[in-house]
Amino acid sequence: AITEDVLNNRRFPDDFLFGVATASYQVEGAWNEDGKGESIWDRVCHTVPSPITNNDTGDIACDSYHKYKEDVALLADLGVDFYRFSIAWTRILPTGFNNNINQAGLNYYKNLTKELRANGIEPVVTMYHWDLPQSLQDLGGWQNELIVDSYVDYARILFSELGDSVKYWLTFNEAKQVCDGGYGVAQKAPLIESPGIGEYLCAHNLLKAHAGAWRLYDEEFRKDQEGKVGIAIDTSWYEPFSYNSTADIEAAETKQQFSYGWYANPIVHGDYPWVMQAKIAVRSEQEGFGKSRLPEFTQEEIKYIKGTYDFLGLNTYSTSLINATDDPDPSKGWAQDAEVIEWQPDEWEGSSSSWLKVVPWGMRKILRWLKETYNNPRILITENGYSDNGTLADDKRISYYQRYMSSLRDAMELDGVDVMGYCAWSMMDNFEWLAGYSEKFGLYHVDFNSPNRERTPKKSAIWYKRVVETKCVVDDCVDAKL
Ligand code: GBH
Repeated sequence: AITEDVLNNRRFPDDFLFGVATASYQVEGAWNEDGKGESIWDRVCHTVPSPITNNDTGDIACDSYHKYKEDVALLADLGVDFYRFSIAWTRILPTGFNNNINQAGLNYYKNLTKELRANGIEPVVTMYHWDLPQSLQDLGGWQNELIVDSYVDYARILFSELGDSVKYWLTFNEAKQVCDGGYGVAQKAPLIESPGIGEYLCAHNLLKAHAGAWRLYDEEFRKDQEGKVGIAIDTSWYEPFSYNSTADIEAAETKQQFSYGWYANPIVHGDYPWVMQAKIAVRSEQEGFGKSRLPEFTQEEIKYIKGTYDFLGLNTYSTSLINATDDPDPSKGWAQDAEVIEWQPDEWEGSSSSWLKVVPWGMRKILRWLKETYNNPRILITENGYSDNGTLADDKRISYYQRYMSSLRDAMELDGVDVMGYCAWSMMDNFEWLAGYSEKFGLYHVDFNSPNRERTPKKSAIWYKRVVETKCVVDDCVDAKL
């Protein structure tokens, strides 16, 4: 078993891409300016009493809507190859529908991509990072199949208006958080709690929307624009508690199929993982449902969704241990349906986020699993990062990045995983969803007490700049003979 971290001193390949990421609601602010419509995160943050730590909101956030030129100047100084940001659907289509296109919103993203290109930075665009138009949520949001067409209409506008300058698209960020968090366990907007039903309905529609957007690009835009369309799926590495237990090994595989596989299996192989279909069918029957709580795709839909990716995105931060169990699990819905116990030992190195334990060897393992499970796909690490309290002397963040990137380098070199690039979360401290501004992930510090939202490079920004420059995470790098 690989459970040790050895710093890799091999240089990353010349064509390997380094970047940093943000998301619209987490950084832009200007929540009601220039014709923008209300999103589900605006609604959640304006709810009284607030469900957000310290009653924080993203109303102003990092004010990137007004400060994008300054942001791009910082990115240029950092030297990154690409910047991953997301587009707010409500800036482009304030009502959610394509009957009313907001030119001011489009201009913001046109200006941002232009500014990036002028500085030699490749835009990598997330088309949906959780800020659904509230008007669409009023109709059921991701639980109403209507949204499939609305999303594809929105995608068409993005491809035709921005496709000249954007060559990398991500249809979704972390579908699992959208669906389980948003419609299962109420941990993300719109904070709906319908475990066991809502998250599966959401995923079903989201997968069709993803496929619709990829097929639209493939049929109508690819020839002229020559870009690539993928999806960012989040998962941890799930390590069997004991390799002497076949049941634990199987349970860990089951958990991963419920996690990355929930979305990747339909997209790569067609249909939900068999273990999800089987477990949810049996449990639904035991619970007295007439049919499985997991919706079924028709044969036509299976074919329509299968193959709709040019690369796979991976957001990964941590690792959990998995035990097989016969006991009922206290979790609900999707998490309970997997019928495993997931936990993290207290003695594992922590961060400012309860779920984020520092386990660098998990990076190599999840990458090898993706290679083996999905026919050696091209992979982009769309997110990886560490939270603390915001100190400028963030040595622990540097250490996290150094060890995780080293483990990633091992996966490429020793296991032959095809990784095209790495994206650090996040470029700067920002609005961390229900945790508000209490958990900081940035390479740049942002002063949220100052109206100017001054950005200051942390020690980690200076360290990352050198990594990007040298393609190397330690001082004494050697060239790999791949
Ligand atoms: C990403 O989510 C998001 O894409 C990004 O917007 C966010 O800022 C960043 O990471 C940092 O959080 O039930 O307590 O175990 C990370 C996704 C969040 C998924 C925490 C697992 C576990 C919650 N992860 N979640 S818990």
